[in-house]
Amino acid sequence: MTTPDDKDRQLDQVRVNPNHDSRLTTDQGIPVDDTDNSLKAGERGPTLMEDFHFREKITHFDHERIPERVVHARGAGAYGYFEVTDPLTEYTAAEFLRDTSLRTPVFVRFSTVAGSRGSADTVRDVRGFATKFYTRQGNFDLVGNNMPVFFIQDGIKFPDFVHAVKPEPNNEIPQASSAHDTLWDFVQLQPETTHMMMWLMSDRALPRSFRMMQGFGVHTFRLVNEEGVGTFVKFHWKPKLGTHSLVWDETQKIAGKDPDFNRRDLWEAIEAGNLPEWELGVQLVPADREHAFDFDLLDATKIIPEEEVPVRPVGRLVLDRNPDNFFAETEQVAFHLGNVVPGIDFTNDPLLQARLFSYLDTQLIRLGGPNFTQLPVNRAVADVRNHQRDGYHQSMVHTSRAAYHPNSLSGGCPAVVAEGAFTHYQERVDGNKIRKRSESFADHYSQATLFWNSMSDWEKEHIVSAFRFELGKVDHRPIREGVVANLNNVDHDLAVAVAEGVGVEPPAQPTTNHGRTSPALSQANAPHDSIETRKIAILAADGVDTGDVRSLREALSAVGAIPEVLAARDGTVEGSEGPVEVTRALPTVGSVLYDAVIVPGGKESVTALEADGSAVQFVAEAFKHGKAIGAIGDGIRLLSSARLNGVNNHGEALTADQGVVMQSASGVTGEFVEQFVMAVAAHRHHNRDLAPVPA
Ligand code: HDD
Repeated sequence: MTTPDDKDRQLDQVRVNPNHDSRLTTDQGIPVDDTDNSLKAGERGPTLMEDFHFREKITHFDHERIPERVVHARGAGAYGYFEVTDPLTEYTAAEFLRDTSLRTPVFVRFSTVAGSRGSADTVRDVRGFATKFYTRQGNFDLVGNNMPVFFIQDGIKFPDFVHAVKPEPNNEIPQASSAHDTLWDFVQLQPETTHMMMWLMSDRALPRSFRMMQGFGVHTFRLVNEEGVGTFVKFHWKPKLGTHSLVWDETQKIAGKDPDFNRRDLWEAIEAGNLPEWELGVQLVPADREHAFDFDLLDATKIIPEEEVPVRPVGRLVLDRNPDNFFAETEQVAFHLGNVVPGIDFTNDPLLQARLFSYLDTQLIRLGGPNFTQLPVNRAVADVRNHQRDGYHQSMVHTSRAAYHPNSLSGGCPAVVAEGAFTHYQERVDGNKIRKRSESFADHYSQATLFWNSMSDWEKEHIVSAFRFELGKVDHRPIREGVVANLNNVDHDLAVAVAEGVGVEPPAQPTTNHGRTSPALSQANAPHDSIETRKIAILAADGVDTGDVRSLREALSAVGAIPEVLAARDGTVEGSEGPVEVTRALPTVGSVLYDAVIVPGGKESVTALEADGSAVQFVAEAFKHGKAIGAIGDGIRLLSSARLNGVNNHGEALTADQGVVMQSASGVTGEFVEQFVMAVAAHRHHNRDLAPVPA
């Protein structure tokens, strides 16, 4: 159990457990002796109006649902804390970014964007990464995504974009998918989407886990120090476990096997004490360098390449507590970009400015009135004292007589004081009223090209396949052509490769590629050094080598992985030296729910697995998805049955650098474990010949 923080203590005042030592009552506190039979006129007669318990129960039930979020409806959240490790005292007045002795409580909600509340987790989509910092100076919300850019430059286009990506209006198809005509129609006509579409078609849209994805504040914000000096800032979250993705075929299967895959992963990791952790980084740009870049800092479709402005690590975010109640906390949490504390301010980014309006507005409809800030998850731990009164669901009893300012009846309180107050950054602005996009926002392609150039070969292949999949679902041919023509402005080879897959004429005119790269953008360059919390399947049947299973369990647990023994049935299998406990039955899982698989030795066990199609498929599918595969002694036979008999289709031997680790001698050796751990840490092996592997 973690030490309670200010937010936890505050929540404790409203936590109730009706299951604990209590009797059933109505909402009025009247004890109830029967909640299974309504009050009737005679045993077989009609229900009576006067049955207040019945009416109350049904009425409450009828009103249990609230509107889901118009975007980011599906999500999962957790509490935790933030600590600053490298104080930003020089740049900001925000105490939680200056004082290393503070542990600021947070609530973080991760989400997908397009799908409904009940949609699957592993769809191709952006992931939301929204953090509410309950600071002593008030709540600060950093409402970001797992991609550093956005689809549009001006928030007035947000309804257009969302209408295009959401299911189509006539039949509400497809759910949680961008692979349909309306989205791509919008994309081809709105070239500012190009950079973000490159991210969306990349593996970033398929995170292995919320715990293994980056987060970005996206916009350029401003830090303001105690002297009122402003510095531009971009916020970055870097996951401690590295940034890792699933592969497309796998995501589609997970969506059926376990639609809650990412949500469950977060929940289980926290329950098991494997606390998810991110480093907060900042890119700082002095005010006088505002125009020093070949893009506009106010344009949310642009990154500041890390090679131009390095990301400075400044703090640490840890999630350590699951919510007690999904609806009360994760569903009712209300983020708002406008929640800033002294020392953090906005810029004139037109997307950011629109968001300042939208978030507050949306909570009014979603949470039913202006008092949603009093909901337990939303309440600040800082004192809240003002003249806001009344409204639906007012749950405070304000006892003061004067609810206005200025007043003398309450001694002028609450008083406005300069010290510690939020003062807006004093920026000089002037201009004519004008509906126009700045010329400095006009380049929609250079950074899309930069992203493409920075990808490894396998990342490029995945991007091409994603475009082919998505456009292949678009019925209206001219839309496919429009997208391909637009991609030609990013890279000619990309446009040709996509065109070939979707049956449209490749663009004739090659365009120039500037040739620049930003290595930090590639997931291939992310650290691959840990197998902590990776789920590893050990396939077993009667006769399995008990020593192998024991050694594997011990060795893998020792490096923080989660080994699970899978067999045809739950319970135990009879190993060579007695019973081996089964973690899960094969029919209830599937290789897609694991990061790697090992087949231990044991002649009889392997023969049984060879005869079990689901075990053979398990190995073949893990291979197809690039996962580490290990086999010891007889276990190697199962790899042959799965047609991975040590030789790929080009007649070359599969080697450990392709993530297939085999040891013909029986018994688990230190060398085997070391090689297997390295193969798992590499996350996926994209240097395999996958074409002949059945889907
Ligand atoms: Fe937004 C929710 C992130 C642009 C309007 N947005 C929402 C959430 C995240 C983001 C993570 C879910 C918060 C939660 O978990 O409750 N949104 C972004 C990012 C954007 C962005 C990173 C671009 C940089 N959003 C954006 C624009 C608008 C909105 C331009 C409107 C003009 N967003 C909303 C909203 C939502 C929302 C309608 C839906 C539910 C909610 O706010 O609370 O107000």
